[in-house]
Amino acid sequence: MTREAPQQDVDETRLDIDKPKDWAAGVTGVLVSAQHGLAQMGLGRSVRTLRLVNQRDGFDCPGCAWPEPHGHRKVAEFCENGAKAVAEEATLRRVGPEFFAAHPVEELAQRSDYWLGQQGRLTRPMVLRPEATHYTPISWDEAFALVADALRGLSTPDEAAFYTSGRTSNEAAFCYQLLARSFGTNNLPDCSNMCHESSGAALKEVIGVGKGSVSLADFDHADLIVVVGQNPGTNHPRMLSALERAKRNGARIVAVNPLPEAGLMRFRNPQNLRGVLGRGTPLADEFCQIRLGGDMALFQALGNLLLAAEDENPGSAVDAEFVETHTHGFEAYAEHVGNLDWSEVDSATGLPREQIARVARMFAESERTIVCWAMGLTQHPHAVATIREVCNVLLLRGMIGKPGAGVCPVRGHSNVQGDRTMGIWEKAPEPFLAALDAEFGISTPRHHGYDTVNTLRAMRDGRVRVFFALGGNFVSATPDTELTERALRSCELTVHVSTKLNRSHVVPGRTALILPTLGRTERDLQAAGEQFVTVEDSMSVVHASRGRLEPASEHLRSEVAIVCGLARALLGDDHPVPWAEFERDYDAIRERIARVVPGCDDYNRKVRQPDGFVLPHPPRDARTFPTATGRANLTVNALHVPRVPEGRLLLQSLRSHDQYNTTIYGLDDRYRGVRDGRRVVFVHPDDLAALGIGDGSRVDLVSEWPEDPTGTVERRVKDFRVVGYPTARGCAATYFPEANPLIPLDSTAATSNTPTSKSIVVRLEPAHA
Ligand SMILES: Nc1nc2c(c(=O)[nH]1)N[C@H]1C(S)=C(S)[C@@H](COP(=O)(O)OP(=O)(O)OC[C@H]3O[C@@H](n4cnc5c(=O)[nH]c(N)nc54)[C@H](O)[C@@H]3O)O[C@H]1N2
Ligand SMILES: Nc1nc2c(c(=O)[nH]1)N[C@H]1C(S)=C(S)[C@@H](COP(=O)(O)OP(=O)(O)OC[C@H]3O[C@@H](n4cnc5c(=O)[nH]c(N)nc54)[C@H](O)[C@@H]3O)O[C@H]1N2
Ligand SMILES: [Mo]
Repeated sequence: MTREAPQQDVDETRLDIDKPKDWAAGVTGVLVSAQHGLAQMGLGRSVRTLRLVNQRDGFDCPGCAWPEPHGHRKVAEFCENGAKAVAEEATLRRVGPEFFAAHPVEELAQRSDYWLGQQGRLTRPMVLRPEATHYTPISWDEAFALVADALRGLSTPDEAAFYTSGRTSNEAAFCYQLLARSFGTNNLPDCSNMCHESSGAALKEVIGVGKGSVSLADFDHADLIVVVGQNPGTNHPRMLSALERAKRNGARIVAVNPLPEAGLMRFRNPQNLRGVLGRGTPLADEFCQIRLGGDMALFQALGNLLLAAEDENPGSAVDAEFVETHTHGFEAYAEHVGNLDWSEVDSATGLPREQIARVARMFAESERTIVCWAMGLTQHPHAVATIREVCNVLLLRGMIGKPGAGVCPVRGHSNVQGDRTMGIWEKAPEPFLAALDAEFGISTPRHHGYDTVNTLRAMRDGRVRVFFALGGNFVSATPDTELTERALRSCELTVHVSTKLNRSHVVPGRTALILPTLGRTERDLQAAGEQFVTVEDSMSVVHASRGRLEPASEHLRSEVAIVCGLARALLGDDHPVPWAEFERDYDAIRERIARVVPGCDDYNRKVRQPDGFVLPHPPRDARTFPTATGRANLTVNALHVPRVPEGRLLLQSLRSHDQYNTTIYGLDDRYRGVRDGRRVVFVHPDDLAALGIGDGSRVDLVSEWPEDPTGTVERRVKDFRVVGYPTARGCAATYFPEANPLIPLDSTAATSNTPTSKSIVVRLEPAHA
């Protein structure tokens, strides 16, 4: 049955709700990963494929960016959700020319993201010509010529945008940004703009490097680990093993989240007996059930309490020597949080003051603290300021640049951090651009390009006319779906380099291309022989990844080959960048990376070391802070308290256990008790009572955005089932991407311009059948 894709689309009437779980993983996790493998790949291929995940001679798991352990690796160095990610890519199902001949684009546009993704791997380059109803095959050369012609026809290179999703290898990313800049634009929007951009912005300003400062080994030394706005049980399951080990070593864990996520409460590790037979390891010692967007107030309160304790008993709560030697801005910070209005803290957090006091004491008593966070902090209007406040508390305690301590933004896509290192950035710094110019003898543009939100604005206004995407699913990942779809459809040409069918292919520009590519699991054969690529994980470890499976089709090309092929069609064979050589042998790309990208010298040798190498990080390595002040900056941030009008709820959009962003693996959210459906909205039973809405009833979600300049746009998603759920009061949750039509394009975080996917004011209206 493995080759057969589902023909029926989702039937939400089968939706079934059970009680949420208070533990994650366990043997069910192993069984579920086996089921996905068998359904998509069959038995032999499942065993062969999964054996290679995250092994030194294998490929990097295309799931999340959590690092692999150095040295010894288990036979199964992956998790349930990594196994699903691999099964999705290594599936035996195919989407070829016959599929496109049978399904007009208009029909495909009516299908769910789930149905589209389940059809299988793309096998041939396909084109949708103006006015055509169906995609038809096209040769690679014709496809490159078509894109090159469209690009050359633009009145300025800035009318093109080159999007990247974070699965792209370092080699492909380096070539891709070089192509965009050789052509003449810095329009390099990427998924990071919707993800950890807020973390990068805050960290760059505070410590001088926009990346996390801990390694996996630090989790073994920490005595306090704070997990804020992150759901590791679903999105970074291998992190649970690190938390379990830390717990055994005596560390305490604080979880801060509006939802009692199963993976924060208890872990039943399927790889040991206690996890299989026993109750597993309890994780959070303290669960702070915070209101959405309340973290900034919480961390200001923690700063306030630490300073008060220090005043009372000097040496008890602040690392005065660190503050004195390494930080800037202490007085202003101390004065600001000293004047904290506690009633604002109460309303922002909803947390009991005794609990905040207990957590402050845990910080004060800890010698080695790590704070981890993800989208629960980065996707709010005040995201950057919130992360600055997290840093303030860690800096007071001297928790940077020593073992077992530091900042840990847990990245999403497996190579999103590497892509940025390689120059996928609309605002790449001057030294990087100057290095490109010097290395290749080109002149790259210096004015900043468009990020994701600005690309959409430019499309909407007719200022971007060609959209090229190296991976991802732009239409479903971005906010304001109706506007986004209109924006994409208004382009002259949209091009998607993809492994699998998704919604972005069926919301085409006047002409649209699908260019099918090799996945990370597949063998990459070029003229100089078999190639490997490199990636960087969430903790700055760079290492090799080598696909082993036969490609899904003989027509597939690697991402590197596609970028270099287009570059040659566009820029000609006498261009100073040796595109043909890059495509032939990826060592030639790595030689240039070594000379251009900071920290990558001797790249070809170092990535061939068994565990790769770690990029330099001055604050982590030597407590040097390459900031404007030359020190780590304590910052003053005006407190933002989310306000929600009477009768409204603050809604977050998040991931179920059965999806990878816009790729929907299945229809169950096991830990939250949801089966066979996705159109649910989780609301506290007392809020339901207050709103007069019955548990299990069906509602439309309508978002309200006071800053809407026209006030005339109604953003509504229809027919969601209400689920009474133990979330924080006043806060609701539903799944991404179903919720994306509710998020106004202009509702973004200050500084990072990240869409506010976790801060949407909504009202619930009875659904009209
Ligand atoms: N299996 C799987 N793995 C993935 C992904 C996937 O889709 N599936 N996606 C990958 C990607 S790209 C990313 S970026 C990461 C995402 O990883 P996460 O950030 O864990 O993803 P979300 O599902 O968005 O969950 C956000 C969490 O933050 C909490 N939260 C929301 N708002 C707030 C808040 O205001 N304060 C606090 N304290 N908590 C809040 C939510 O309740 C939820 O637990 O995962 C990566 N890994
Ligand atoms: N409402 C709401 N919106 C969100 C979020 C949220 O929490 N809430 N989260 C945001 C976040 S954190 C992120 S990172 C973005 C994600 O945004 P994207 O990265 O754009 O989306 P994905 O769903 O990860 O992309 C999936 C597609 O990538 C393609 N693909 C998979 N593997 C490969 C590969 O190896 N090569 C190539 N070329 N293509 C491949 C497949 O065709 C697949 O359909 O969404 C953001 N949007
Ligand atoms: Mo992400």
